Amino acid sequence: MSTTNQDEKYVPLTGYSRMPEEVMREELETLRDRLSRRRSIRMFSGDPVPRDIIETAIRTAATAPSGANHQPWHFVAISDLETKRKIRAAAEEEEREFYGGRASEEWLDALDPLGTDAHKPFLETAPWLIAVFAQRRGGEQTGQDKKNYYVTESVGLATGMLITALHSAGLGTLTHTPAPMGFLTKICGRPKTEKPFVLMVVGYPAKDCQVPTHALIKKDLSAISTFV
Ligand code: IYR
Repeated sequence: MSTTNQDEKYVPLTGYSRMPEEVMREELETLRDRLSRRRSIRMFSGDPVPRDIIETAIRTAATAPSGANHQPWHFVAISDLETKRKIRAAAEEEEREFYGGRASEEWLDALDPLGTDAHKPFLETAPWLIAVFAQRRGGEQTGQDKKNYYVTESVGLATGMLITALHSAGLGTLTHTPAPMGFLTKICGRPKTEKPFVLMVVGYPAKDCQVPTHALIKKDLSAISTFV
């Protein structure tokens, strides 16, 4: 029984052509150079970013591979100031508990070089917050209620592509994960079967934006890879 509305189970691969190795190297160097300039920023300008740019970034993220192609993600893009204020208030409440005792000494020590604290003004300043949700149930078609597979892996891949798309558009980002993030379900009006995955903060860096030197430390290829 066919489970798709396509007539054929397979179609020829289109839109693909091999590139010469020299071109591969150039393309990769260009991409590596571009992505290596991405920084997580915590000081955002209030300058607006048009909605269609956020839409295209979300469409790009949604091209990610996913378990059984169920696309188990939902993106809530928030520019409404009242909603951003609610998210900031709820996040700061959780963060105050985190920094005030819930986090272990070891965790706080690990965060010390980043200089983060419970104060999250960027949740209000940045023009867009994108709350990414992971769906336990769904299916390849809108409105289905089948079991989803490899949900965390799939949503992680889509989030990586979202951050890449936003960075490629010249926007600054922060992957923010106030823990626990349950408040996002309520504020964003999502069903309880969806788990908040990450809150992506999006906008232009503030003019006086600074980033921690700690984040500039990158491991060498020999430390992160093994070729057999
Ligand atoms: N969610 C907190 C703490 C935090 C945790 C990690 I791991 C980070 O890499 C950064 C921050 C906060 O956003 O401040």
